[in-house]
Amino acid sequence: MKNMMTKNSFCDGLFIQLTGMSGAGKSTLAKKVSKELQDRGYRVEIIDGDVYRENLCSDLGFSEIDRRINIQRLSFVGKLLARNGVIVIMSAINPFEDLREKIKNEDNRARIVYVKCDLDELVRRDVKGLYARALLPPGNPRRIEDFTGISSPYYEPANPDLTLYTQHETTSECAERLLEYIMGEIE
Ligand code: ADX
Repeated sequence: MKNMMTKNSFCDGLFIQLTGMSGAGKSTLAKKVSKELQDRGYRVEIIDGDVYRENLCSDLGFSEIDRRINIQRLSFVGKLLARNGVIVIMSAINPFEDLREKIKNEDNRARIVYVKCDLDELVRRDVKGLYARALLPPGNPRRIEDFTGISSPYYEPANPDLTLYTQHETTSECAERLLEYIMGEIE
């Protein structure tokens, strides 16, 4: 019976708030690190803002209040899973410092990992084409309103547990550092 259990049937669980602006690399890092942890026998769950906005949070937009409700729902699920021994990586913009800190202070399994990238680089990359649309003049029907970093604030974490500067480090380097950090926290 014991041999049938995955490794972190015995681990305490961890809840990583991977925060940063759209396009900074959160989802890519979450996927890479999650795969590596699963290969090592750990139970992992990614809670991705884009994915949850298609189901559990499909009623929400991007006003401050909706973003707060979004993060509250995501972290409710995340904390529940972490409590049951899962390593949870929540990949969402999660732009409000007070809310990130509140989540962290209420749960000793919760951490804040800042996926940092400067706005000019995000606009230059614009992987999803959203920054270009957010920068369109008011009145343009294709313009996206309340866009993080353009027309809606992102408050940088003041005291993150880890910062991954995706602009200056490769994806592999960032993934390696995140993996090392997680391993250090669960062992
Ligand atoms: S959060 O602010 O509530 O944490 P969340 O991570 O769930 O945001 O969703 C962000 C994703 O929604 C972005 O990666 C992007 O693909 C998409 N998106 C659509 N509109 C916006 C917007 N106005 N601001 C930010 N992201 C947006």
